[in-house]
Amino acid sequence: MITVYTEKHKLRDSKTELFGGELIHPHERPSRAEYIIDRVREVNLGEVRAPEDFGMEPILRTHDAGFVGFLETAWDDWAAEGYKGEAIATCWPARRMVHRVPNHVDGKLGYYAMAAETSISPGTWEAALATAQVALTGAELLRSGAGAAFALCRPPGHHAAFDMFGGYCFMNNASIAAQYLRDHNAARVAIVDVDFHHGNGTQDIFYERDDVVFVSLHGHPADAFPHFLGYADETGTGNGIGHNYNYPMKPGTAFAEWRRALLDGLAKVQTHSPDAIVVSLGVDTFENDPISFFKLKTDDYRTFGADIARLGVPTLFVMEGGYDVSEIGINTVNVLQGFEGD
Ligand code: Q9C
Ligand code: ZN
Repeated sequence: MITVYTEKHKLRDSKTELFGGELIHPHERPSRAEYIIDRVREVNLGEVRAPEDFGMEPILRTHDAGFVGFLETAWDDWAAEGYKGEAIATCWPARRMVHRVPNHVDGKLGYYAMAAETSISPGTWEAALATAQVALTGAELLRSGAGAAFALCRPPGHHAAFDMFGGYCFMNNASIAAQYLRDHNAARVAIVDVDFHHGNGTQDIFYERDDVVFVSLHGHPADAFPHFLGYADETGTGNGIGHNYNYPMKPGTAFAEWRRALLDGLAKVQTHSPDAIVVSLGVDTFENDPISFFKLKTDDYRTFGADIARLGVPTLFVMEGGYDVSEIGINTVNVLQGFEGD
Protein backbone atom coordinates (compact mmCIF):
# COMPACT_ATOMS: atom_id res chain seq x y z
CA MET A 1 0.00 0.00 0.00
CA ILE A 2 1.10 3.58 -0.59
CA THR A 3 2.30 5.61 2.39
CA VAL A 4 1.83 9.39 2.25
CA TYR A 5 4.52 11.21 4.21
CA THR A 6 6.24 14.58 4.45
CA GLU A 7 9.21 15.68 6.51
CA LYS A 8 7.31 18.87 7.29
CA HIS A 9 6.04 17.05 10.39
CA LYS A 10 9.42 17.97 11.93
CA LEU A 11 8.26 21.60 12.10
CA ARG A 12 6.13 20.47 15.04
CA ASP A 13 8.89 20.17 17.62
CA SER A 14 7.53 21.66 20.81
CA LYS A 15 9.91 21.94 23.74
CA THR A 16 7.27 21.63 26.44
CA GLU A 17 4.38 19.44 27.56
CA LEU A 18 2.69 20.28 30.84
CA PHE A 19 2.73 16.88 32.58
CA GLY A 20 2.51 16.14 36.27
CA GLY A 21 3.03 19.81 37.08
CA GLU A 22 6.28 19.96 35.13
CA LEU A 23 7.20 21.14 31.65
CA ILE A 24 8.67 17.97 30.15
CA HIS A 25 10.04 17.04 26.72
CA PRO A 26 6.83 16.17 24.84
CA HIS A 27 5.76 12.57 24.30
CA GLU A 28 4.50 13.69 20.87
CA ARG A 29 7.87 14.29 19.17
CA PRO A 30 9.36 14.04 15.67
CA SER A 31 11.14 10.71 16.29
CA ARG A 32 7.73 8.99 16.40
CA ALA A 33 7.13 9.52 12.69
CA GLU A 34 10.73 8.62 11.94
CA TYR A 35 10.41 5.23 13.66
CA ILE A 36 7.34 4.58 11.55
CA ILE A 37 8.69 5.70 8.17
CA ASP A 38 11.91 3.76 8.81
CA ARG A 39 9.86 0.60 9.39
CA VAL A 40 7.71 1.25 6.29
CA ARG A 41 10.92 1.37 4.24
CA GLU A 42 12.57 -1.55 6.04
CA VAL A 43 9.75 -3.96 5.16
CA ASN A 44 9.14 -2.45 1.68
CA LEU A 45 5.50 -1.82 2.49
CA GLY A 46 5.16 0.08 -0.80
CA GLU A 47 5.73 3.47 -2.38
CA VAL A 48 6.25 6.45 -0.08
CA ARG A 49 4.92 9.61 -1.68
CA ALA A 50 4.68 13.30 -0.79
CA PRO A 51 1.29 14.94 -0.24
CA GLU A 52 -0.49 17.08 -2.82
CA ASP A 53 -1.80 20.49 -1.81
CA PHE A 54 -5.59 20.61 -1.51
CA GLY A 55 -5.60 24.09 0.01
CA MET A 56 -7.81 25.25 2.88
CA GLU A 57 -11.25 24.52 1.45
CA PRO A 58 -11.48 20.82 2.46
CA ILE A 59 -10.19 21.69 5.95
CA LEU A 60 -12.91 24.31 6.40
CA ARG A 61 -15.53 21.64 5.64
CA THR A 62 -14.60 20.20 9.06
CA HIS A 63 -13.23 23.05 11.16
CA ASP A 64 -14.49 26.48 12.21
CA ALA A 65 -12.86 29.28 10.19
CA GLY A 66 -12.24 31.37 13.32
CA PHE A 67 -10.49 28.42 14.95
CA VAL A 68 -8.29 27.73 11.91
CA GLY A 69 -7.42 31.43 11.71
CA PHE A 70 -6.47 31.35 15.38
CA LEU A 71 -4.13 28.37 14.84
CA GLU A 72 -2.52 30.11 11.88
CA THR A 73 -1.49 33.21 13.85
CA ALA A 74 -1.38 31.89 17.43
CA TRP A 75 2.39 31.65 17.67
CA ASP A 76 2.95 35.15 16.23
CA ASP A 77 0.23 36.64 18.46
CA TRP A 78 1.79 34.96 21.50
CA ALA A 79 5.34 36.04 20.59
CA ALA A 80 4.08 39.61 20.09
CA GLU A 81 3.13 39.67 23.79
CA GLY A 82 6.80 39.16 24.64
CA TYR A 83 6.17 35.87 26.45
CA LYS A 84 9.28 33.75 26.86
CA GLY A 85 7.89 30.22 26.73
CA GLU A 86 5.61 28.33 24.36
CA ALA A 87 1.92 29.20 24.11
CA ILE A 88 -0.11 27.34 26.75
CA ALA A 89 -3.71 27.99 27.76
CA THR A 90 -4.12 28.93 31.41
CA CYS A 91 -7.75 30.08 31.58
CA TRP A 92 -10.99 28.54 30.22
CA PRO A 93 -14.65 29.41 29.67
CA ALA A 94 -15.53 26.94 32.44
CA ARG A 95 -19.04 26.12 33.73
CA ARG A 96 -21.37 29.17 34.04
CA MET A 97 -18.96 31.52 32.20
CA VAL A 98 -19.68 33.24 28.89
CA HIS A 99 -18.56 31.46 25.69
CA ARG A 100 -17.60 34.35 23.43
CA VAL A 101 -14.32 34.61 21.49
CA PRO A 102 -12.06 37.14 23.22
CA ASN A 103 -9.46 39.35 21.52
CA HIS A 104 -6.42 38.72 23.70
CA VAL A 105 -4.31 35.70 22.78
CA ASP A 106 -4.50 34.43 26.39
CA GLY A 107 -8.28 34.39 26.11
CA LYS A 108 -8.26 32.90 22.62
CA LEU A 109 -5.97 30.08 23.79
CA GLY A 110 -8.39 29.20 26.56
CA TYR A 111 -11.38 29.49 24.24
CA TYR A 112 -9.93 27.14 21.61
CA ALA A 113 -7.96 24.72 23.85
CA MET A 114 -9.53 21.58 25.33
CA ALA A 115 -6.43 20.79 27.42
CA ALA A 116 -3.19 22.48 28.55
CA GLU A 117 -0.56 19.82 27.75
CA THR A 118 -0.37 20.91 24.10
CA SER A 119 1.93 23.93 23.75
CA ILE A 120 1.86 25.91 20.53
CA SER A 121 5.41 26.45 19.24
CA PRO A 122 6.91 28.04 16.11
CA GLY A 123 6.21 25.78 13.10
CA THR A 124 3.21 24.09 14.70
CA TRP A 125 0.76 25.57 12.21
CA GLU A 126 2.91 24.68 9.20
CA ALA A 127 3.21 21.06 10.38
CA ALA A 128 -0.49 20.75 11.20
CA LEU A 129 -1.43 22.15 7.79
CA ALA A 130 1.01 19.82 6.02
CA THR A 131 -0.31 16.77 7.83
CA ALA A 132 -3.92 17.62 6.96
CA GLN A 133 -2.74 17.54 3.33
CA VAL A 134 -1.19 14.11 4.00
CA ALA A 135 -4.61 12.86 5.14
CA LEU A 136 -6.34 14.46 2.14
CA THR A 137 -3.84 12.87 -0.25
CA GLY A 138 -4.59 9.49 1.34
CA ALA A 139 -8.32 10.11 0.90
CA GLU A 140 -7.76 11.04 -2.74
CA LEU A 141 -5.94 7.73 -3.26
CA LEU A 142 -9.05 5.90 -2.06
CA ARG A 143 -11.29 8.09 -4.21
CA SER A 144 -9.24 7.19 -7.26
CA GLY A 145 -9.62 3.47 -6.60
CA ALA A 146 -6.95 2.33 -4.13
CA GLY A 147 -8.10 -0.43 -1.77
CA ALA A 148 -5.97 0.99 1.04
CA ALA A 149 -3.55 3.80 1.88
CA PHE A 150 -1.53 4.92 4.89
CA ALA A 151 -1.50 8.62 5.80
CA LEU A 152 1.51 8.93 8.11
CA CYS A 153 0.15 11.98 9.89
CA ARG A 154 1.96 13.91 12.57
CA PRO A 155 0.91 15.84 14.63
CA PRO A 156 -2.07 13.56 15.32
CA GLY A 157 -5.67 14.75 14.99
CA HIS A 158 -8.45 12.86 16.74
CA HIS A 159 -8.71 15.10 19.84
CA ALA A 160 -9.17 18.20 17.65
CA ALA A 161 -12.86 19.11 17.47
CA PHE A 162 -14.75 21.54 15.21
CA ASP A 163 -13.20 24.46 17.10
CA MET A 164 -10.81 22.99 19.70
CA PHE A 165 -7.20 21.76 19.83
CA GLY A 166 -5.47 19.71 22.53
CA GLY A 167 -4.34 16.21 23.37
CA TYR A 168 -1.35 16.80 21.05
CA CYS A 169 -3.79 17.50 18.15
CA PHE A 170 -4.54 20.66 16.13
CA MET A 171 -6.65 19.70 13.14
CA ASN A 172 -8.58 16.44 12.85
CA ASN A 173 -6.81 14.67 10.00
CA ALA A 174 -9.07 11.59 10.00
CA SER A 175 -12.24 13.70 10.00
CA ILE A 176 -10.94 15.96 7.21
CA ALA A 177 -10.20 12.82 5.16
CA ALA A 178 -13.62 11.32 5.93
CA GLN A 179 -15.37 14.54 4.90
CA TYR A 180 -13.34 14.63 1.68
CA LEU A 181 -14.51 11.09 0.89
CA ARG A 182 -18.12 12.14 1.61
CA ASP A 183 -17.71 15.08 -0.74
CA HIS A 184 -16.36 12.81 -3.50
CA ASN A 185 -18.70 9.89 -4.11
CA ALA A 186 -18.70 8.01 -0.80
CA ALA A 187 -22.30 8.12 0.46
CA ARG A 188 -21.39 6.62 3.82
CA VAL A 189 -18.07 6.54 5.68
CA ALA A 190 -17.15 4.76 8.91
CA ILE A 191 -14.37 5.98 11.20
CA VAL A 192 -12.88 3.28 13.43
CA ASP A 193 -10.74 4.88 16.15
CA VAL A 194 -8.40 2.41 17.85
CA ASP A 195 -6.08 4.93 19.50
CA PHE A 196 -5.90 4.30 23.25
CA HIS A 197 -7.63 7.63 23.89
CA HIS A 198 -11.23 8.43 23.02
CA GLY A 199 -11.52 10.36 19.74
CA ASN A 200 -13.50 13.18 21.29
CA GLY A 201 -12.81 15.52 18.38
CA THR A 202 -14.05 13.08 15.76
CA GLN A 203 -17.13 12.26 17.82
CA ASP A 204 -17.84 15.99 18.17
CA ILE A 205 -17.54 16.63 14.44
CA PHE A 206 -19.93 13.86 13.33
CA TYR A 207 -22.22 13.50 16.38
CA GLU A 208 -25.34 14.83 14.64
CA ARG A 209 -24.78 13.00 11.36
CA ASP A 210 -25.97 9.70 9.94
CA ASP A 211 -23.56 9.64 6.95
CA VAL A 212 -20.40 9.15 9.03
CA VAL A 213 -20.48 6.38 11.63
CA PHE A 214 -18.00 6.62 14.49
CA VAL A 215 -16.69 3.66 16.49
CA SER A 216 -14.09 4.25 19.22
CA LEU A 217 -12.26 1.76 21.48
CA HIS A 218 -10.47 3.49 24.35
CA GLY A 219 -9.44 3.76 27.98
CA HIS A 220 -12.53 4.51 30.07
CA PRO A 221 -12.93 8.30 30.45
CA ALA A 222 -13.39 7.85 34.20
CA ASP A 223 -9.74 6.74 34.22
CA ALA A 224 -8.16 8.24 31.11
CA PHE A 225 -7.74 11.36 28.99
CA PRO A 226 -9.79 13.11 27.58
CA HIS A 227 -11.82 12.43 30.77
CA PHE A 228 -14.98 14.26 29.70
CA LEU A 229 -16.20 12.30 26.68
CA GLY A 230 -16.23 8.69 25.50
CA TYR A 231 -18.87 7.01 27.69
CA ALA A 232 -20.84 4.13 26.20
CA ASP A 233 -24.14 6.00 26.47
CA GLU A 234 -23.00 8.67 23.97
CA THR A 235 -24.80 7.29 20.91
CA GLY A 236 -25.38 10.39 18.76
CA THR A 237 -27.99 13.12 18.58
CA GLY A 238 -30.61 14.21 16.01
CA ASN A 239 -30.00 12.40 12.71
CA GLY A 240 -26.88 10.94 14.30
CA ILE A 241 -28.72 8.83 16.87
CA GLY A 242 -27.43 5.27 16.58
CA HIS A 243 -24.33 6.31 14.59
CA ASN A 244 -21.83 6.72 17.46
CA TYR A 245 -20.45 3.69 19.30
CA ASN A 246 -18.07 3.99 22.25
CA TYR A 247 -16.25 1.05 23.84
CA PRO A 248 -14.59 2.33 27.02
CA MET A 249 -12.38 -0.28 28.70
CA LYS A 250 -10.69 -0.55 32.05
CA PRO A 251 -7.01 -0.41 33.05
CA GLY A 252 -5.08 -3.56 32.13
CA THR A 253 -7.32 -4.54 29.20
CA ALA A 254 -5.47 -7.06 27.01
CA PHE A 255 -6.01 -8.08 23.40
CA ALA A 256 -8.66 -10.78 23.86
CA GLU A 257 -11.09 -8.37 25.49
CA TRP A 258 -10.08 -5.46 23.26
CA ARG A 259 -10.70 -7.63 20.19
CA ARG A 260 -14.17 -8.60 21.41
CA ALA A 261 -15.01 -4.89 21.47
CA LEU A 262 -13.41 -4.44 18.06
CA LEU A 263 -15.42 -7.23 16.46
CA ASP A 264 -18.61 -5.88 18.00
CA GLY A 265 -17.77 -2.41 16.64
CA LEU A 266 -16.93 -3.78 13.19
CA ALA A 267 -20.29 -5.59 13.12
CA LYS A 268 -21.95 -2.21 13.76
CA VAL A 269 -19.88 -0.73 10.93
CA GLN A 270 -21.13 -3.46 8.59
CA THR A 271 -24.77 -2.69 9.37
CA HIS A 272 -24.18 0.81 7.93
CA SER A 273 -22.53 -0.59 4.73
CA PRO A 274 -19.90 2.16 4.38
CA ASP A 275 -18.27 2.92 1.04
CA ALA A 276 -14.99 3.71 2.80
CA ILE A 277 -13.41 3.23 6.23
CA VAL A 278 -11.00 5.62 7.92
CA VAL A 279 -9.00 4.01 10.72
CA SER A 280 -7.70 6.44 13.35
CA LEU A 281 -4.63 4.34 13.99
CA GLY A 282 -3.04 4.91 17.38
CA VAL A 283 -0.70 2.27 18.77
CA ASP A 284 -0.65 3.71 22.28
CA THR A 285 -2.64 0.57 23.21
CA PHE A 286 0.78 -1.15 23.34
CA GLU A 287 1.73 -2.80 26.63
CA ASN A 288 4.86 -0.61 27.00
CA ASP A 289 3.28 2.69 26.04
CA PRO A 290 4.42 5.28 28.62
CA ILE A 291 1.07 7.12 29.04
CA SER A 292 -1.57 4.42 28.51
CA PHE A 293 -2.94 1.32 30.25
CA PHE A 294 -3.89 -1.33 27.70
CA LYS A 295 -1.77 -4.42 27.18
CA LEU A 296 -1.65 -5.12 23.44
CA LYS A 297 1.41 -6.97 22.16
CA THR A 298 3.32 -6.56 18.92
CA ASP A 299 1.75 -9.57 17.14
CA ASP A 300 -1.77 -8.46 18.11
CA TYR A 301 -1.49 -5.55 15.67
CA ARG A 302 -1.33 -7.99 12.73
CA THR A 303 -4.48 -9.73 13.89
CA PHE A 304 -6.18 -6.36 14.16
CA GLY A 305 -5.12 -5.41 10.62
CA ALA A 306 -6.52 -8.68 9.26
CA ASP A 307 -9.80 -8.10 11.13
CA ILE A 308 -10.20 -4.73 9.37
CA ALA A 309 -9.33 -6.23 5.97
CA ARG A 310 -12.09 -8.84 6.35
CA LEU A 311 -14.70 -6.07 5.97
CA GLY A 312 -13.62 -5.79 2.32
CA VAL A 313 -14.09 -2.00 2.24
CA PRO A 314 -11.50 0.54 0.93
CA THR A 315 -9.58 1.67 4.01
CA LEU A 316 -7.50 4.73 4.82
CA PHE A 317 -5.22 4.39 7.84
CA VAL A 318 -4.51 7.75 9.48
CA MET A 319 -1.77 7.85 12.12
CA GLU A 320 -2.75 9.06 15.59
CA GLY A 321 -0.91 8.29 18.89
CA GLY A 322 1.74 5.88 20.16
CA TYR A 323 4.64 7.19 22.22
CA ASP A 324 8.35 7.10 22.70
CA VAL A 325 9.11 3.49 22.06
CA SER A 326 10.88 2.21 18.97
CA GLU A 327 8.18 -0.47 18.72
CA ILE A 328 5.70 2.12 17.44
CA GLY A 329 7.21 1.56 13.97
CA ILE A 330 6.87 -2.21 14.15
CA ASN A 331 3.42 -2.12 15.74
CA THR A 332 2.03 0.39 13.21
CA VAL A 333 3.41 -1.43 10.20
CA ASN A 334 2.20 -4.77 11.62
CA VAL A 335 -1.36 -3.43 11.32
CA LEU A 336 -0.76 -2.54 7.67
CA GLN A 337 0.92 -5.87 6.90
CA GLY A 338 -1.85 -7.74 8.71
CA PHE A 339 -4.36 -5.85 6.55
CA GLU A 340 -2.50 -6.86 3.40
CA GLY A 341 -2.33 -10.48 4.56
CA ASP A 342 1.44 -10.80 4.73
N1 Q9C B 1 -1.39 11.29 32.45
C1 Q9C B 1 -3.07 11.15 21.45
O1 Q9C B 1 -2.78 9.99 21.69
N2 Q9C B 1 -2.31 13.69 28.35
N3 Q9C B 1 -3.14 12.08 22.40
C2 Q9C B 1 -2.32 12.43 29.00
C3 Q9C B 1 -1.62 11.19 31.02
C4 Q9C B 1 -2.77 13.81 27.01
C5 Q9C B 1 -2.90 11.77 23.78
C6 Q9C B 1 -1.88 12.56 30.44
C7 Q9C B 1 -2.67 12.63 26.11
C8 Q9C B 1 -3.04 12.95 24.69
C9 Q9C B 1 -3.29 11.57 20.03
ZN1 ZN C 1 -3.84 8.36 22.08
